Amino acid sequence: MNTHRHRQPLVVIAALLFAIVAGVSHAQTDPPAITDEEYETATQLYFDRCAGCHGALRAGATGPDLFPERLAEKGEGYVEAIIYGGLPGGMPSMGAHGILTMEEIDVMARFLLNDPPAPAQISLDQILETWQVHVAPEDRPTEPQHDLDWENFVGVILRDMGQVAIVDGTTHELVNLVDTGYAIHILRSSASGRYFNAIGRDGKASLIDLWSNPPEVVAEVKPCYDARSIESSKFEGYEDRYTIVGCYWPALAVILDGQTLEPIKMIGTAGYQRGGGDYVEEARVAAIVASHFYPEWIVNIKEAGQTWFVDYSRLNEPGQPLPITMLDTDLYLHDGGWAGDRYFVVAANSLNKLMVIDAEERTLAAEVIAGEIPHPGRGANWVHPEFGPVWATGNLGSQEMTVMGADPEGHPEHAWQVVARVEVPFTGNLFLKTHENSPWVFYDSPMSPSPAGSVTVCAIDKVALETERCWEVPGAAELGARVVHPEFTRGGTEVWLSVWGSMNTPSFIVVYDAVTLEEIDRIEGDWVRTPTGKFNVYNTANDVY
Ligand code: DHE
Repeated sequence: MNTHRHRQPLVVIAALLFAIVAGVSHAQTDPPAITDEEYETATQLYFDRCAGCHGALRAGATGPDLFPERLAEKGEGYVEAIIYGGLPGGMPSMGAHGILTMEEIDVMARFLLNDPPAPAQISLDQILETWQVHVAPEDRPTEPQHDLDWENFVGVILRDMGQVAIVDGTTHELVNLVDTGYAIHILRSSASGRYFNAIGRDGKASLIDLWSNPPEVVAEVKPCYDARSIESSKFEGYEDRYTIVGCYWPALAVILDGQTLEPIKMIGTAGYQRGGGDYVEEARVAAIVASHFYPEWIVNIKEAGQTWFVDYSRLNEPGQPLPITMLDTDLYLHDGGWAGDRYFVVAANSLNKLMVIDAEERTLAAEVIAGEIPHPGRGANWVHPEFGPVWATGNLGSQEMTVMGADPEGHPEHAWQVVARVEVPFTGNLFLKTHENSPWVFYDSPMSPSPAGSVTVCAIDKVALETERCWEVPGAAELGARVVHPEFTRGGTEVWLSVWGSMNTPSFIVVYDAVTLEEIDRIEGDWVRTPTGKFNVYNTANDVY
């Protein structure tokens, strides 16, 4: 049975206006027809584009639940309209931005009005089947095999190509393209900086050796079906020894050998919500960071509202425990980074909160109300003349960069207080970044529903706490692209932003002078397709942001 109908954008926009402005609902009793083939297509599309915010089980997290019962009350036209046009609070405009075709929107709306599929669990044997060591640790070089300044390499994610480009941060030349997992999400440097750990949305982890000539993948494994986070062990004496992958599905964190990616330990995260609340089957692992105080990782469990301190010091000793300290924080933990060197700040994004975790005491030091849906990436740190050390986040849903005091010892009167809410022209921020050698915080807004907003970058004055200048990146709008993820080179003299276009057309990475804000280069080439996150080796290994 084929039930395709080709709705035109105007029709969908009219449906949106009708549904939202007039507040009229189109209650639907029977689920709409969908063929097996369409259901399969929509399952893959949902995994690619929707599961991150709404959950594999569709129970909701950053976005609301997408259960058919609730959506049926709104009607198919309403669901299509929202998918097409997005919402200012962070729901991307999938149709208007060309992420989904009208046909795909039609199939997706019908899929959402039907029951969700039941996703599979995974076993250690299944993980072991995916594990491959391409170059054994004993066969790897003991020193860099090239003369390049590898600590200034920038790993550029080419999202839809399933590749990572290793680019020389000094010469802007491409050093090598390496094949990794599907839709790589982030890179994290090992403690020494020698390795990039890459994690794909499909759960595949890849270990990239930057000392080989050219840099190459030396080991890989797929510990989950859906993942977003990866981190190395960084405590003294444990550098580069272990790696942890945080899975979205199944609800799991997997500890791997840092040199070979052999799976060592699987830790299930399903359980009861903070404070003994509801049982959550889909308790996903969000941001992970390596502690500098103890041999442990700080692991944030999104739907459980808990932050776990996972001790890796006795992993290889038979009969020894794997201590995990569980701290109740709050629901919908997402991304975050260090504020100074003692506190880790993670966004409980749907609650508009920032949770400040004291990594030394393993306690919750403070909760701070940010703007709407804070999205720090890893945040931005600098020293303000009046407020002392501060930390800032952007917000997906409001036109605000939130700045808070971050120095309880030196500036207790400002600590964990919002000292400025800097106005920016668009919602839809994902990332911001600064460096001690730049007077600016660079701020993107790729998820802005406005086409101009999604190609705009702003420079915010770190002393005046005002937006100094915002500009559209020339040529980005013509490519239908979004401008995303500022990253500094090692010395903090340049900042790079990705022009995230479609897979079919090469785009570019734009390079600005970190002081004058002048465009100084464009990194171009047929290989530059769907660039998203960029990670400078030195800055990532040493938590410089
Ligand atoms: Fe991300 C960080 C999850 C969408 C690019 N993203 C993170 C982290 C999490 C996360 C949990 C923190 C990892 C850590 O520090 O250990 N991201 C999610 C989602 O659930 C979400 C909202 C929806 C989804 O379906 O995945 C999502 N993210 C995106 C994108 O659309 C981006 C722009 C491109 C892509 O890959 O799909 C994107 N996320 C990134 C990047 C970082 C990130 C580049 C790391 C930023 C940094 O500077 O550290």
